Amino acid sequence: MILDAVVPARNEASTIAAVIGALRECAYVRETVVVDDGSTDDTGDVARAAGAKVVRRDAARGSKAHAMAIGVASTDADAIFFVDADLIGVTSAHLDAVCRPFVDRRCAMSIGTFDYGWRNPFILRLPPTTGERVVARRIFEAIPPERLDGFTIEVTINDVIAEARLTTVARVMKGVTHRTKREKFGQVEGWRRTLRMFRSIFALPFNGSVRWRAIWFYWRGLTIERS
Ligand SMILES: Nc1nc2c(ncn2[C@@H]2O[C@H](COP(=O)(O)OP(=O)(O)OP(=O)(O)O)[C@@H](O)[C@H]2O)c(=O)[nH]1
Ligand SMILES: [Mg+2]
Repeated sequence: MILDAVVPARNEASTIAAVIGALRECAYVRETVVVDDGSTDDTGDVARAAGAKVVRRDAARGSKAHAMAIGVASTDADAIFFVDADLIGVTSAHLDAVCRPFVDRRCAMSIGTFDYGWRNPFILRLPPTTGERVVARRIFEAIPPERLDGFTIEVTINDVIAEARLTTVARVMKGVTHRTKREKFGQVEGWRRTLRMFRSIFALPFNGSVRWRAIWFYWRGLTIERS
């Protein structure tokens, strides 16, 4: 089974080299594809220098989800390891640990969550919004284009997994955090975007995009691994 990493990135020059470095040392990843759109910094050049294949796209339209779709379309891998470009503190050991349950065929989706300290047991049981996850490419390709949305793509992937009654393994990536929207855009714009993201996610079961039962089926298929 071939596993490639897809890293959506917009203006992540400060963190992307370390993320690619960890991915290149990850035992299970063949190639890392960075999808860079709309960056006004040198994200693409930094990513290329760090050893990734860089796909650029015109950012007139689209979102993180569209970037993920372009990344998937640009590889022929059987499975995709989605990794955000803004991670802090990630190592190949974290990435190996996230890949292993999937590679060992113990689950259909393997995820790694950030380290929220004492809140980890709670975070691990929520339907995940983390960007760090391994799935078969057919899971991602089951999402129709009209459901590609930057704020909700992770919940939509969960929905495909839950509705097909598939299994997930979750674990904490100890010591890993990320640059938040507040750090990227400042307090006011950062909070505005964060609230918009949470509003979009919470609207999903109310507007019929995701059924409430998906939460139950997600939990039924969930195994938590100790880190
Ligand atoms: N190519 C591309 N990447 C994007 C786009 N939007 C976000 N990203 C990348 O997707 C990853 C996650 O985006 P964030 O905005 O940090 O979203 P998040 O981590 O879910 O949200 P926060 O918790 O607020 O940080 C980062 O690597 C971003 O650079 C986009 O429109 N195009
Ligand atoms: Mg982030």
